Amino acid sequence: MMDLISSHLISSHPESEISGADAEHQTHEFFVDMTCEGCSGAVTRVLKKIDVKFDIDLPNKKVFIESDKDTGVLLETLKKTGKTVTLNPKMRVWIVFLLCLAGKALAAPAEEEPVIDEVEVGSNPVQVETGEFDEAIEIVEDFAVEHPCLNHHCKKGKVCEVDDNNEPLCVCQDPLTCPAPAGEFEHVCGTDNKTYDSSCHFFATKCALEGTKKGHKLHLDYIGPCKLIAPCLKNELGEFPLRMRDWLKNVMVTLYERDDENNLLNEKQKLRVKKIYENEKRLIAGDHSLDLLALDFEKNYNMYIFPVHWQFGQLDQHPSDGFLSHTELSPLRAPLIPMEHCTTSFFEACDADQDKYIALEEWAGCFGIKEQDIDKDLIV
Ligand SMILES: [Ca+2]
Ligand SMILES: [Ca+2]
Repeated sequence: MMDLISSHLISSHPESEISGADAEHQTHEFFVDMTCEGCSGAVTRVLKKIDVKFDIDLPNKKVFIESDKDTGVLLETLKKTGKTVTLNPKMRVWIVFLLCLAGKALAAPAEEEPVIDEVEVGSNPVQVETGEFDEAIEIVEDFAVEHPCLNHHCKKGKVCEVDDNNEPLCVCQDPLTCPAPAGEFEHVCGTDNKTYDSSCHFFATKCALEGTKKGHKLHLDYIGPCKLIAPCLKNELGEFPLRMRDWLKNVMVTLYERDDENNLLNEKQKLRVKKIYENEKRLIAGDHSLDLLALDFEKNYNMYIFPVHWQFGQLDQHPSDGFLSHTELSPLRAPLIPMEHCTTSFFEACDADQDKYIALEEWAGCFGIKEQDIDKDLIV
């Protein structure tokens, strides 16, 4: 899946940004999805073969290469590691997360389940990764056969224990039992503005505060250590939906392109996206100026209606009630906040009636979809 996405992004990237052949010993920056020392070893091996100077920043998953070789050549070399490699980390993270949200929704049972612990986390490793940031996802403890805790699901932050009657019981996990983080990239920032070593540490701490006002208000705010997020200025807040809307549309197109194997879209959805895909006026994925994005929205407004509805449906799952809670928004917000400092202001502004939930009408309105075009039937 990752290779498909990255190659899609690369092929759609403006030519001028890929070619660096004319610059002498230019430093090229790549995002390589390395999750362990072994993965950075693979990068070292492939780069040594082509004899270039390089530096690996494992926590931030970045590789800096000093070379006069063409960026495309370096990109191909890095891809030999089998890892996801891209020049444009922001776009990549977005698309991967949105695709994974899609995958997760499809991994859930088709019939509506009132009990959250019925949600399955699929075998796709990235899906599991997304689950890390979703407070509503339950985890399954891996115990020996016939242990009472086998198949007894506990909420994130809790572990299964057996009581005196040999009955399974979910109790708060001691943060000390959480695995040590592999690097700073596993840190998370809570809404209390405290950095936690990992999402495990965060949820264990939240569990210990269960029933208190403090615990109720505590959420995972974003991925990465707490940092100063610059205040979002009014004009910047206006730019945010332009980019997000364009990303949503491109996620749909990417899903459509790879749908043969994955069936991530149903037939009705495929037909809708086909129209967008085949539209010759479609703005191809990439970094576009805000003016161009605004103009495209105005001219090709109809292309944006379905992607905005689709994303709402992807998020509204726990429960699927037509409202997005803080927890439901979390998989989208958490990776986005460190990159886009207007994220929090945007979602706050979306909640027009300030009831802490974002209704479909509020959501669609935030993205500039007109009231008469809001259609619950577009969410399948
Ligand atoms: Ca909901
Ligand atoms: Ca609301």
